[in-house]
Amino acid sequence: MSENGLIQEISEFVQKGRAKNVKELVEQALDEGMEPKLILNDGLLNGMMTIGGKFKRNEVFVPEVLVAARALNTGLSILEPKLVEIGNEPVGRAVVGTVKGDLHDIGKNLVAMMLKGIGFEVYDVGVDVSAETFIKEAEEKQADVICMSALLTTTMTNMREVILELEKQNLRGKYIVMVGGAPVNEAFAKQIQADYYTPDAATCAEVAKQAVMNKDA
Ligand code: B1M
Repeated sequence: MSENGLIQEISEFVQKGRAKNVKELVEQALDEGMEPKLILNDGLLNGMMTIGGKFKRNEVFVPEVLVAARALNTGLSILEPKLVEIGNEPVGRAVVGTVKGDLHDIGKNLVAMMLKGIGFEVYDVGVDVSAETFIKEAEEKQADVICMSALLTTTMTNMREVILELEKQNLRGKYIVMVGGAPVNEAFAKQIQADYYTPDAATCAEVAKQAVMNKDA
């Protein structure tokens, strides 16, 4: 099969939610020496974006989106070791999670992966994470950065709760707070007094690294 054909098939199997096929084809693509970033962007994420468009137009519903997301996450777990090349010394420690009330985890998983790739020690606290849990984990793991993801306009406001709780506990200055996710933007980040908004996972990792370096300087 040609390179394009294989990538196209990965995208289609993600859309159909066929996790086993996605796993096999991602492995095959890697064996054939294809670029992990190409498999990620044009295969896995392209499939999810196509399903996302259909979801928006009511052409598919939650169960279909859910199985597609599972298939995508299966592919991501195979790609992860290839995308992640950790150096010896960790750049810093980051707590990563999706905010309270929000179950979307694909973007958050990508953020965790990119942070690992750039050399962070990452503590993934999962989805539907309360302000208390974000802060408890950050304190326990002596984190430098707290990364919050939100995909719903109704849950992005919970990012503010984390910042307010940090202020309440006199811990606001201790952490670099980063926010992102589809409904989040620069203006919102400013409004809730987060330190940084970044539009994608790779930029998040780069900005986090720079911010930790500036803090340590
Ligand atoms: Co949901 N969903 N969903 N969903 N879902 C959206 C987000 C939606 C836009 C679809 C739509 O209607 N058009 C819509 C939100 C509307 C809104 O609020 N404006 C929506 C809705 C309404 C819902 C439900 C309420 C549906 C329902 O039940 N009626 C429900 C809510 C459940 C809940 O969370 N409480 C729901 C449920 C689900 C599923 C469970 C079925 C599934 C999630 C499965 C999973 O994650 N394991 C799902 C999915 C998959 C989607 C879409 C289709 C895809 C999201 C995704 O994973 N994108 C989405 C439509 C869309 O976005 N087109 C949709 C791929 C991912 C890589 O992108 O997460 O944006 P994203 O991450 C990007 C950037 O945003 C950024 O980096 C990534 C790129 O590198 N980024 C960060 C993310 N976090 C970051 C943090 C950073 C920096 C960058 O710094 C810390």
